[in-house]
Amino acid sequence: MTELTKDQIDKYNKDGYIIIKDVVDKKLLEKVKNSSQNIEEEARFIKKSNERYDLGANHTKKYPSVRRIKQPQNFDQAFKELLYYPSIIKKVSSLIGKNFRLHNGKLNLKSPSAGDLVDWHQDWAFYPHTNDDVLAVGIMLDDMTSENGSVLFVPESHKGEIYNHHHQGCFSGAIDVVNNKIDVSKAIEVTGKAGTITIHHARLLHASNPNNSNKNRRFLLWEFAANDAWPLMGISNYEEFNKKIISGDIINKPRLTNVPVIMPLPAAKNQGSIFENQKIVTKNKIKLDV
Ligand SMILES: O=C(O)CCC(=O)C(=O)O
Repeated sequence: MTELTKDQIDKYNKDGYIIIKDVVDKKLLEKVKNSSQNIEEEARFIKKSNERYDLGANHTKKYPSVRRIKQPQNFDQAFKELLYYPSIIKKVSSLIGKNFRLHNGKLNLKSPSAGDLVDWHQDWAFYPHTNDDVLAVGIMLDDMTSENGSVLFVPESHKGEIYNHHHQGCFSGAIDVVNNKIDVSKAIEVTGKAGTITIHHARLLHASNPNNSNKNRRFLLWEFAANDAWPLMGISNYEEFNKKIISGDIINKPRLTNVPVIMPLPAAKNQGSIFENQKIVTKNKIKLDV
């Protein structure tokens, strides 16, 4: 079965996420992992983060340290194949309908050398839209365990408010859960075998642990939005915007619903990725507040 069952849809609507085992075929998974290794290897030849790579602080030619590969689907065939993976498209369609586009694609490597934690946040704070038929599919390329950087989801948090992600007057991409007395004690830890996928709502409160192991933990994220959910930060190139449609038709009548929004402005002091945005808050943090 490739579409979601009624129980899975109900669980997503109630909790704001679902986890599904054995979705990605092993052969394709191997191809994507090889591509990821090759792309990582090429990072030896660059010194600074750019539109393709987000590099860790200790990156050198000898010891490359890549935190994120950005938009891998744009320059690698295996990733592109995984973006158009029929079983994933059917599952996403079960939740936000058959009209949807890719908002953003990213591979978070969380390697032993650059496996920083990701602090509490809601993806919605980074990219609010006219309605919240917006979600992220996470694909485990490696087994995700308690030791190598498990993700944490707070069930039902997608129905509540959008929290402040600002720090020192600018967007920081992180929520101060302690000072704002936000209860994250009900967070569930996501672990699973390679090939498992997660689907989480853009307003779900989540974070991820540091990688304290010597194993890789690659987690690929496809962020999707319904074609009638338009980004409130605007569209710089309408043609490019429409090229990101994965399924269905161009819709130029955005659907406006009553969604809570705080704009991610003024922009983060450190640009480039969530790791950079959050640095101002998480610099010396080695543990999440759970
Ligand atoms: O890769 C992870 O651990 C999760 C990262 C995340 O939540 C994000 O990039 O929005």
